[in-house]
Order: sequence, then C-alpha cells, then structure tokens
Amino acid sequence: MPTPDHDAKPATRVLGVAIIGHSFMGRIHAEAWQTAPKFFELGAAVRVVVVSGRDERATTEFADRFGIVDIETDWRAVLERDDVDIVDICVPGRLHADIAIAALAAGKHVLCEKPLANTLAEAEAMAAAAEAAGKRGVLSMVGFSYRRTPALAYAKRLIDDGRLGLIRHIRSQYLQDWIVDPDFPLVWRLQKDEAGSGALGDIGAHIIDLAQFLTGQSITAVGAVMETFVTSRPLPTASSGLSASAGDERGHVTVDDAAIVIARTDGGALATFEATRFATGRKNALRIEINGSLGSIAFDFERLNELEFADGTLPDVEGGFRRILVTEPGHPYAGAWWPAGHGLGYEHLFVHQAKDFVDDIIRASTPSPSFADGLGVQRVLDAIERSARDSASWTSVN
Ligand code: SOE
Repeated sequence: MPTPDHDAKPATRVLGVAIIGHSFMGRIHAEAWQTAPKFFELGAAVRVVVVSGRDERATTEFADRFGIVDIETDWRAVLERDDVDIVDICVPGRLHADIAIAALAAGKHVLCEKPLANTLAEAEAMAAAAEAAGKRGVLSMVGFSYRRTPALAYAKRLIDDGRLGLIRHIRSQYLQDWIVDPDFPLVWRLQKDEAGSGALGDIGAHIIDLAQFLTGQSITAVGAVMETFVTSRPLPTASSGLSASAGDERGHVTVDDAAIVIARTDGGALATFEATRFATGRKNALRIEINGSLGSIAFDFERLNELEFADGTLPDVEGGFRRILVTEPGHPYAGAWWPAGHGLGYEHLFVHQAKDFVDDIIRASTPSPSFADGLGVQRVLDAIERSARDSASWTSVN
C-alpha cells in the first residue's frame, strides 16, 4: 500500500498571460513575464500562453521567437480562453479602453501600457470598469514602468522617510531625439487618433506620474505650451518599434512634438515638466530633480543605476550632491540580480513590473499604479492640452 506523501508540495498556481501586441512593448513585456520567475520568488508560475496581433505572419514570428504556443489575430478571442488569467495590453492607445474594459468584464486581470487612454473620457470609463472589477477580485495596473527603476524606487523610499523634508521644487524633463529628422516617417506615435497625443502622452505622462508618485502630491494647476515643429512627414512603408522606412507620400502630423509645462501641487510645490522628441543628442533622458527643505534627489535615466542625493542636514563642508550606486542588495529590486555594481538596464523595469503585478494578484492587493492613478495622470494631460490651446493667459512683451 503506498504511504501518504506528507512532504508533497501544494500544486503551483499557474497564471496564464495573453499579450496583445508584438512590437517594442510586446517584446519587452514578453521577455519580462518569462524572466521574472527566474530571478524572483513568485507565488505562482507564469506562462505566456498566447500573443495576439492583426498581422498573422508577424505575430507567428514573434510567438516562435518567444516560445509562445498560440497566436490569435483577434484580441477578443483571448478573452474566451480559460488558460488566460492576465491580459497585457501592448498596443497603441486607440485600443486600450475597448480591450481593457472587455477583459475586465471577462474576469481577466489587466496590465495596460501607458498613457492609460487617448482621451479623458476613455480613461474615466476604464477607471470605473477597474473599480467595479476590483470588487470582484479582478485587478488592473497601468504600465508606468519607470517607477520600478531601482534608483527611483530608492528615491521614493528617501522621500517617504522624510529625508527631503518639505518638497519645494519638482524639476523634470523627458528628452528624446528620434524624430529630429523631418523625413522620419509618420508612425502611429505621431497620429492623434492612434496615440492621443505626441511627446506629451508618450513620455510626458511618465514624468507626470513620477512626480506625483515620488512626492505623494497631486498636480492641481498647470500652464503649458506645446508645439509641432514638423507638420508633415512621409507615410511609413514599414515600422517596428521606433524605426520605420519612409514612402513617397506624405501626411499630416496630428500630435505635439514638444510640451513645456509649469505646475503647482497640492503640497505647495512648484513643478516644471518638459517633454520633447527634438532634443538632439538626448536618447532617453528622463530626468527628475526634487528639492526639499532637508535634501534633494536627482536622477537621469541615461545613468539609470545612479541616484544623486544631497543631504541638507550635513554640515556645509560636506554638503552638495553625492552619487549613490543603486545596486546594493539593500536597494529596491537590486538584490535579486547581479552582484553590487554590475548594473541593470531598461528591460529590468518591466521584469519588476511583472513581478509586482503577480505579487498583487497572489496577495489580492491593489496594484500601483492603478487605473485610478492612470486617470489622475490623464486629467493632468488633459489640463495641459487645454492650457496650451488657450493663449489668453500669455502676456505680450511689447
Ligand atoms: C518612445 O518614446 C518610448 O518607447 C515610449 O513609448 C516609452 O514609454 C518610453 O519608456 C521609451 O520611449
């Protein structure tokens, strides 16, 4: 007679992921879901079970490359599947609301790329759907991945511990240069109906989220200017991620190339934000500096393993900024990776995002950033666009 196996482990819970989209974000998310369980102890096994894309050949190639067994050419089909627990939305903003709301209604947890939606109305509908789903234990998160940079997560810890004191200034820029060439094609990120807005929503949204997240304060008022420097571009013949080839026909650019914003927060701080794709030489310079009554932090994503910290409580002779290499086992996320000093990259933020979302699902805790946080950012984006349209508050010099 077989003896009962008292040491048998309980069956591991398996979370099935459906990725919608297979371009830049689809790739980095697929990699993240597959890597997270290799480096972090998760309370569940994670399997990417299906990828969905309209182009069957490209979707199949993607599935083969990432070892994903199934593809679907209609995202609706993945919602029918019992082996899908998480729907991961990696497509242009135009589709976010439809997919997220349907997936939540189908009982799937949803991770949605940023910005949450193309319009404030869509973001409101998504946040309402997320709140209702949350009551049924169905969770949602928006992909403001930079929160999961160890240096920024550590900055958050310093601020929460009071090391900066009262926050006076938030000074932030997100600078890229991938469309400086006026003949760079009119990819979806440059079309309002696809992306909602341009530099503002694509990269400005990240620094607005970070400012609110790091300080715990909300932006209450904004003044803004926005500009489209290159108003017509060649239509793309093919595109992948941020690269594309140009055809002979041209079309209108319907989004902003740059946005500059001044703002106030409910904690009494003054903030500035600059988002541009025309900062020649700046590739992915997400920078944020926060000055408080007791100290300051400064960060630049082009040196993502470093955080600068000025401790204003030190004697003057020891003052000023010093560099912290945020790779010690005691720093957020860093202990799961390489020995101190070996450094992480862009893709690791997405691994941390996948890990945190799985942790939330296992613990049944509300993910952060939630769709409500995404809606909060969308309200700021909307106010910025309204302010930029209304030049009434400008004062002429002459
Ligand atoms: C392009 O500007 C882009 O890929 C953004 O869409 C991402 O959100 C940002 O992380 C990097 O740049």
